[in-house]
Amino acid sequence: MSTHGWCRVSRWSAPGRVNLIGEHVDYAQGLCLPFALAERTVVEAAVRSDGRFTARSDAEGGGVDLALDDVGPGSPAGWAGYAAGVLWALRDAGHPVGGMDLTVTATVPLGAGLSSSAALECAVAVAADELFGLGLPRDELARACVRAENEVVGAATGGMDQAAALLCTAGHALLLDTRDGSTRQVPFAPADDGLAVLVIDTRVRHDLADGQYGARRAAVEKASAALGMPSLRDATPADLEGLDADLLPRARHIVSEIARVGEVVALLDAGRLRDIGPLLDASHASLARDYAVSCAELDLAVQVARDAGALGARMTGGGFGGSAIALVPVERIDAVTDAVRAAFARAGLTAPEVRTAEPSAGAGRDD
Ligand code: GAF
Repeated sequence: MSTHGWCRVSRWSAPGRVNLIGEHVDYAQGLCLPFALAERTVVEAAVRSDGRFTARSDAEGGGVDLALDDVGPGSPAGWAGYAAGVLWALRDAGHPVGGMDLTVTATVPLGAGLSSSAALECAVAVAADELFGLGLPRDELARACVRAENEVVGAATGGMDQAAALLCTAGHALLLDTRDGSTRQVPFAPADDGLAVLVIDTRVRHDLADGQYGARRAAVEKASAALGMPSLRDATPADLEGLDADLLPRARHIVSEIARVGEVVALLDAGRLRDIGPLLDASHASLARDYAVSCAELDLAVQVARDAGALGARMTGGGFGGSAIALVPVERIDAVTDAVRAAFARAGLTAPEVRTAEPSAGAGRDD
């Protein structure tokens, strides 16, 4: 904690995430298996008594200063909407939230598909929860963060990223059932098996509010409606046979991906992390072919990582850019990293960022 003039300023932070498997199913009542990264978004926050919200960030650039009463759908625009939107959602749910000064002092890499937006939302949520003495359960904070993103920013995302940022614990992946919101901590410590998860940021940036994400979500909802089901969670491959040709592959991805999450969790529960590689590969193939959310750079990263010794690899997050993950024996980390960098250089692409992912803790107070 530090003091700036009369104000007491404290720090809170929330992590980015990768999703091990269960992609694009969080808006279809499916199962996801994210884990939190060591990379965190840090906010310094202090209460204001005049009902205004100010925010600035060196990484994002620019800042805002507006009355909380003026926060709402589309306002403020840009990155500050994720932060202000959380206060708006908490107030809208009846919680006594007032003005705040916010400084974002470090961020999860932006636009890398590692959930920098949810990290910002969730850091603000835990700050507001403590500063205004709300004492809310984490799942309720997660709901406020999702509303900020859906209603203030206007991105029709599901709730996986916010659940990951708020509920993940170190050394675990979070099994999230988005049908009832239930969660289970699944022990996940790749280093214990001589493995590492590499995160390969392709440096291709994509905005989840640009229409493609919403189009996939709309297709899934259309497919459930056509089948007369509340969601595709309980659909079988046979159920899908009557769907139109444009909806069939989208629905097939959802149904097959949910099944793969169950298989991965069973293998992890049985202590067989080394055996999940083919399921990661199948997830990527499904996302690329059936769901059409990959891109050439992600496909290249995944293929080269496998060829250089990864046990399995897939895109992670919303896709159309962002990051891929690869499950790699520790003795192959350098070989895989070098091979991916060399392949990107040969193809004339921007050099990717490659880092190892450490299953880390969720959001909290830093000092
Ligand atoms: C993005 C969204 F924000 C998540 O809700 C999820 O749908 C993910 O893409 C794909 O699994 O990160």
